[in-house]
Amino acid sequence: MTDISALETNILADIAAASDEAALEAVRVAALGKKGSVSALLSGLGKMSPEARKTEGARINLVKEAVAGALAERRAALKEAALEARLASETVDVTLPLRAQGAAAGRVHPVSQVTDELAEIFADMGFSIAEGPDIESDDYNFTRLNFPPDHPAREMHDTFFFEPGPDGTRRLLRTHTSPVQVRTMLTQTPPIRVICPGRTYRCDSDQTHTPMFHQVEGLVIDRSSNLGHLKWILEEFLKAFFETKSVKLRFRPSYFPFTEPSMEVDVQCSRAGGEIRFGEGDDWLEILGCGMVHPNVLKNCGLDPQTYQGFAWGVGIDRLAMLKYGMADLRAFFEADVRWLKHYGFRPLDFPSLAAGLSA
Ligand code: 2NL
Repeated sequence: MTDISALETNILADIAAASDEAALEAVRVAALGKKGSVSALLSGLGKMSPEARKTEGARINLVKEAVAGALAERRAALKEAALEARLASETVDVTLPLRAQGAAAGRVHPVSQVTDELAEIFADMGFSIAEGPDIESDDYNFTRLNFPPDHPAREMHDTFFFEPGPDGTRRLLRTHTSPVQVRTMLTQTPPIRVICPGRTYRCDSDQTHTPMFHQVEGLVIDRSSNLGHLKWILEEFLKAFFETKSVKLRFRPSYFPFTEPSMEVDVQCSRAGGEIRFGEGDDWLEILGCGMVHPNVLKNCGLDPQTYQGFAWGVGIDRLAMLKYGMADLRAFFEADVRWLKHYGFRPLDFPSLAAGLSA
């Protein structure tokens, strides 16, 4: 008798002393848990006489109920106290300024910015944008572009090939965006005026080369498209892109399998004070390659070279970005360092436009 009431007193004292919910749970387990003190009393009932079991059982159950009630009451009180403490410690200063969100905090990568600028410039000259897959066939990347089979020009491109498929053909990561123009010629009838910006891949990596880089190619096909048109388009493009009033170009003979004649284009610049400026000075910088589309390429793409002729050019977007915005190292473009992007990136809502200034 006295044991049971002493036990009840002790447990109730422990409940009152529990200072948080974890301590209270420990008291509950010690009393009512499987191996708890009250549970031990209940399992002792089996050894008693029926009369003793009746009176003791009732008494122990009363203790059990009293303990359970006290636990519930204490738990509610502790919960309330914990909430009060949290509310007292956590404050919101509604006078603080808002942190910049989404569109205001993010930055547009210079490659995306330059691609948008190119789209703006060429849209103004009546070009549309064409895109295609990064994974291409040997046929679209090389054969239709007049690269003879096993010709060393294929090696020039340091191609990433995939394992050959069941039919023996091997797919590859496109080494230039030209397959997009192949697809365009195969599906559209001239006049064609497209630019094809996108990712390109070559197995090459050093200070000025990354295995993935961005290229934009342009293609014009019509009945009488000629080098005069090409020269005007390139001049207008470079003036608009470098935001200069005039620009001088120099065309040098070159070789590409897909154009004949082929040319490399240098743009007038000044290198005074170690800084490159365009539209002034008497230095030259090689900027792009171009030429008249080879008759074999027209034929391979379903166009009759007796009816149609055209010209094309290709230029590296990453290099254009470096030249215009003054980044020294190409590799930083692809390191995803937010500090670099904060410095060189563009505000998402400042769309490049010819009217308002491409990079304003
Ligand atoms: C360079 C040179 C060039 C082309 C790309 C081209 C595409 C077709 C037909 C004919 Cl489908 N030509 N593209 C032409 C000349 C040069 O790129 O040095 N790019 C960085």
